[in-house]
Amino acid sequence: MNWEALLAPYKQVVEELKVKLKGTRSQFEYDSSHSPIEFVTGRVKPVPSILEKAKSREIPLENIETEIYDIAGVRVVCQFVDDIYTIVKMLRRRNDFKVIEEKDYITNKKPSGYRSYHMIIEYPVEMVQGRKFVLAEIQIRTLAMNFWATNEHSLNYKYSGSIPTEIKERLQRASEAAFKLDEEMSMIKHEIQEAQRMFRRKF
Ligand code: 0O2
Ligand code: 0O2
Repeated sequence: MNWEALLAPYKQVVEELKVKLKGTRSQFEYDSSHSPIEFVTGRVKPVPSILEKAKSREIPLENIETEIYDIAGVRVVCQFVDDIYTIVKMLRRRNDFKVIEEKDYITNKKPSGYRSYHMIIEYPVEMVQGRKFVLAEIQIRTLAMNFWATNEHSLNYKYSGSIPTEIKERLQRASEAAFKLDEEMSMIKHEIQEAQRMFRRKF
């Protein structure tokens, strides 16, 4: 398998989506209105992770491009839960890509305690060989959801997917705490935004 050639369009997609979404964030800042985007990150799934996912889902290698949706992954992190739905609506309206699927793990959190909003998109990317349609996953979550997911992901990696029960229970409680944190912050959202408008962050 020529991984470099296969992953080249995915790299291009991640870079383009990062530029576009970071641009949206700047636009909100020029308008001096609250930006629903705190920060944007992105990555191309490393080859060992692609292989592992293909193996565990019994996906033949020739089907990975159509059956693994997150080879290109972009993450949009927000301050408030409301912001997530603002971004979702904004992304649905765009005409530079097509939304294929949406998964609301906020309304329906995963058994692990994971919360996030996922959008699978089909993105047309111009390669020297011509236009190619590539699948990409956009994860939209709050800072609190991101904190939880990052830590849980590390523990999953450490314990190869079998986190000890005691730690799992703590993660469940931490997920509840993150949910409460989001809820409490939403209650004082207008206060926070007013303060942030008054003292525009200069970093
Ligand atoms: P800046 O100067 O911080 O605005 P890149 O290729 O560097 O553009 P990449 O490869 O996705 O982006 O890098 P990474 O390390 O994943 O981080 C991407 C962006 O997210 C960086 O900003 C980080 O500063 C920012 N980031 C990561 N974690 C946090 C966090 O907890 N809070 C905040 N506010 N930002 C975070 P920029 O835009 O690349 O550069
Ligand atoms: P990475 O790069 O290690 O993050 P499905 O077939 O719908 O059950 P699928 O297709 O994998 O599953 O999609 P899903 O579950 O909607 O989303 C996949 C990605 O969401 C994962 O990528 C994670 O990034 C994130 N995710 C989903 N569930 C959890 C969870 O319980 N904890 C954490 N921390 N992240 C989660 P990968 O494949 O793990 O790749």
